[in-house]
Amino acid sequence: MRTLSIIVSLLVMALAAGAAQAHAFLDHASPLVGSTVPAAPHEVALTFTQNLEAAFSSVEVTNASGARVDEGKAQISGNTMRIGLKALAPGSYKVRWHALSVDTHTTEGSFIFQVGGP
Ligand SMILES: [Cu+2]
Repeated sequence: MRTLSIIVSLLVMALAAGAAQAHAFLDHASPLVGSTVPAAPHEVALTFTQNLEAAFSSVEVTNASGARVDEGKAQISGNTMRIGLKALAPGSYKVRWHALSVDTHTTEGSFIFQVGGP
């Protein structure tokens, strides 16, 4: 009987730990992470594993020299964040995002995509 109650309390602790680790991670992105796209995209769209707090989440896109090529303000709705892009020349671009999820945990990350030449 005592063994059973120890097993049950371990199980409860494991479930609680699992819930606490559910932060807003990047689920998928457009353009795809690490991809080469033939034509310049007009926006970057990021989908996360949890809903975001719009006031504390952001994304920026820079070119190979580090200059911003996004249009400045991300639009955030539910678990998606998107930002418009200036006309992109062929080259390599870096997307850096920072997210505060509705569970108050912050996450951040970055990835590269390439715009192919003619
Ligand atoms: Cu979390």
